[in-house]
Amino acid sequence: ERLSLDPGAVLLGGFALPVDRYLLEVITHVAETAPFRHLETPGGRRMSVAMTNVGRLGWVSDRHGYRYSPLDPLTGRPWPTMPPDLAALATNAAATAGFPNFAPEACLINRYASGAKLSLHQDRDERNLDQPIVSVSLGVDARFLWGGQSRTDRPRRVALHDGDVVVWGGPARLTYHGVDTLIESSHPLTGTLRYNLTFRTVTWAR
Ligand code: MD3
Ligand code: FE
Repeated sequence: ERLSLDPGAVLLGGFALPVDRYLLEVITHVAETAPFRHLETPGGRRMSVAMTNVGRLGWVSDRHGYRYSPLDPLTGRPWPTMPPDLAALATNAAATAGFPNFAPEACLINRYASGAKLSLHQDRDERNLDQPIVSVSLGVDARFLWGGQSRTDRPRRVALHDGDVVVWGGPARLTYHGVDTLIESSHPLTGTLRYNLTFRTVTWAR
């Protein structure tokens, strides 16, 4: 089903369900070259979410700040190449939500174990804020936090399930959001884990 959370934010329920096994295979393959790791925040804290990237650019965080890098700082090598079928999924989801010609340069893969969470934040490390972000959820359900344009706006809780895709663009692009502490439970595909893939255009406009 298709649900509008706010202007510019479209939930495509189960959109990626037909390819959830394929997505998990891609994740496993990516992690063989670019392993999941817990990044350090600029403030010196270890993130509870483990991350890796696929695509020309990858999102990284360390003592110096947040940025996109063509090289994996762990290995010094480029991030694994984005498979065309993976990019096509994001392009199709964006088009379905009303954003044609979306061409992702980066895909951040987040891995949540029980107890992991992502605090309320904005995604503003991309130079191109005209393009949407496409996110795909896999495995254990999350309680997604959907805030407002200000950090202090009380967030709504939205359940995100395996195969759900959300497209965030236009007026929703800078909305504060996060993920509530993952509850211990099990999913046939991923065990006790949840994965989230976020596809982004970082540098250029079309
Ligand atoms: C709304 N990831 O990686 S996906 C992130 O489930 C991130 O791992 C979460 O927030 C996760 O930055 C949430 C949903 C999402 C992603 C990007 C957004 C929502 C967004 C950007 C702008 C507004
Ligand atoms: Fe985010």
